[in-house]
Amino acid sequence: MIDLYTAATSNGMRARIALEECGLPYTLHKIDLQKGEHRTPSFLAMNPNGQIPVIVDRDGPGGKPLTLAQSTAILLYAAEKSGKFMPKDPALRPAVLQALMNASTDVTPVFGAMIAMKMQKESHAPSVEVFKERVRGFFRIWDGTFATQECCAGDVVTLADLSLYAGYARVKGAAPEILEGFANVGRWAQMMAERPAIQRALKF
Ligand SMILES: N[C@@H](CCC(=O)N[C@@H](CS)C(=O)NCC(=O)O)C(=O)O
Repeated sequence: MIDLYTAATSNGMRARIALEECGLPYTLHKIDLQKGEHRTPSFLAMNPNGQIPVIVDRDGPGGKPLTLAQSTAILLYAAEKSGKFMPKDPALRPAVLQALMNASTDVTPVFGAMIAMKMQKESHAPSVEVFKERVRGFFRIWDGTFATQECCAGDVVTLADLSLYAGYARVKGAAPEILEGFANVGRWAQMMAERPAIQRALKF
């Protein structure tokens, strides 16, 4: 059994989506970031960075307990443990990893920076716009990709789609104007939103 410590942010959702989609049973522990529950000694013992998400897998590799932070590491761990969402063919894996990294290390952090900038007491509108345009640029590229293929790295759902959907859901909720005009992204998102595991993962 896995314990998942998370919150309804894009990184938090990414880890929960991973466990739901990979069919790995888990217990959900909601961490209230406003109350600072990610700064308690017991949480910091799991992740000294004081960030969600974290999983504790009592049945980790070799039957030993494993504590793991970083949403994309959790995504990859869940994929390996379940044997799902990552192609076995070495010729197909690089495209999945490339798409996964864009979703996890470009889209989500840049959007996070935009939100952080916006929430500053003295928010600097031109800087917010720079980040916003950067996120929009990533989705413009995704819109072109989804014009010719169903999913991020071909026509089957992979880890990359799970990661990008976590970012997409957050953008859609907090700054939907960024996604305006991207019909192909909208179609892909609809396909992802209809997945029962995604629906369960997003219900906090
Ligand atoms: N790269 C990390 C980022 C984790 C992260 O930024 N978590 C945020 C919520 S989305 C957090 O816990 N923030 C609280 C803090 O940093 O104080 C991941 O992908 O898991």
